[in-house]
Amino acid sequence: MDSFPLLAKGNKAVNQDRLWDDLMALGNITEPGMPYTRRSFSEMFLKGRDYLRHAFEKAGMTTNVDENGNLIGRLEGTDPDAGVLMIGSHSDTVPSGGRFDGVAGVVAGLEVVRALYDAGVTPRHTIEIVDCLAEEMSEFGLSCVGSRGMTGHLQPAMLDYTGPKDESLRSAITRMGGDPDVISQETRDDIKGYLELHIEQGRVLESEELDVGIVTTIVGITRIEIIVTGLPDHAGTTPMHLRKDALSGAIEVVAGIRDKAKELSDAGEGYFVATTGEFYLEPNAANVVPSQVKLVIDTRAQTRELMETFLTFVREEMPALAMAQGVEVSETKILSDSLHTECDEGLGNLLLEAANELGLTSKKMTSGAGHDAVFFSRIAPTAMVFVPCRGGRSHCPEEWSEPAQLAAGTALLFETLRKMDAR
Ligand code: HGY
Ligand code: MN
Ligand code: MN
Repeated sequence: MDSFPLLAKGNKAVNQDRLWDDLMALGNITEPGMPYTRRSFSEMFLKGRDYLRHAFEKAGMTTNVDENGNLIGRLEGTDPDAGVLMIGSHSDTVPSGGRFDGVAGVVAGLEVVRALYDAGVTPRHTIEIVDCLAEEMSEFGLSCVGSRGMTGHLQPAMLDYTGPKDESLRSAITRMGGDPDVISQETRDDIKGYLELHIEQGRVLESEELDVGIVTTIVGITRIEIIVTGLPDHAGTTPMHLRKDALSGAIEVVAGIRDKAKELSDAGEGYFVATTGEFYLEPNAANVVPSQVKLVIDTRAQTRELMETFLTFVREEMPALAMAQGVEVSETKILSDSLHTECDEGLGNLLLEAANELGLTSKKMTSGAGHDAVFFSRIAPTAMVFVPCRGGRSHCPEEWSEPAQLAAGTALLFETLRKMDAR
């Protein structure tokens, strides 16, 4: 049985209800009392993994966890020499996140495999569906842990990053079923293409009433840890002119970063944003002059030039903002620094061709969010499909995408995979 009549806005094989039921079931696997939270390396994350592993196996795939901690479902193709076509994303969430970021892409991949079976299609390539470990910024100061590992970008020094209870990333990956001792800087060479479906996490598709987005560029992400150090003192007996208040310096640093980001964003040289998303105050007591503040800045740039301009500001101008308050920037550390990524143009055109055949409206666009696809793009032709999400909201419980929108995006994955398999 080969190709089959494609229904407008979808196709017969992709089952919208099956897809939706898995997503809602996974949404119920969350930390008690918290909306939609399955933090990487947590027991709740492993519960979500168990659900996925069972569903992968029920769909006829074999499963394993690779040395990087990625859960992989595998459907052997008819030609063992054809290599692997991979569909991936992530099932971990931010704290109090949503039901769609990442996991929609993993479940869409699962649904593609079930749809292949329902359509009686046995692919020539082996198909792998991957739940990449720790795509979100983890407590170990690193994101995209599993996809970095699979693509030779998880540097040995990163395995010594520490997280809660001073656990090393090495130990945490082992807890997730990985084997850090065999993580190599070699990359897999059998992956012939990587596709990822993801909610847009923006409002372009919704505002332009488009069915899907075809991602051309994924911004570069650089995360920086800054420590501002002052002197702890009695809040009541230390006169204002004698205190070294770390927080007074830190707020000037945060404001300076915000203003520089607005300047770069308004310059029209490309997409640029910066966020002070983590902020730790010590000793954090009302009657003690703050002794130290640790900030983590998340910056995104469409071009390396924009990122370098910002990093020059951080190096050369930012420390003076704290010093003007009588305190010092005692440490500035680049936690991670990934270049922007151009997706594969050929695959993007295949997506566009399939979208047109499915009667889906689409546009090519930049992603302001980071994705596992960034790392796969370095070792294989890689493309991403965006589906709309309501109000562009994401990383919050209000995150929402309609069943039909997800099914349409999944149908596009299905058709594009068919085309890749036939090449
Ligand atoms: O932060 C991001 O860009 C992605 O959602 N992890
Ligand atoms: Mn996210
Ligand atoms: Mn994501």
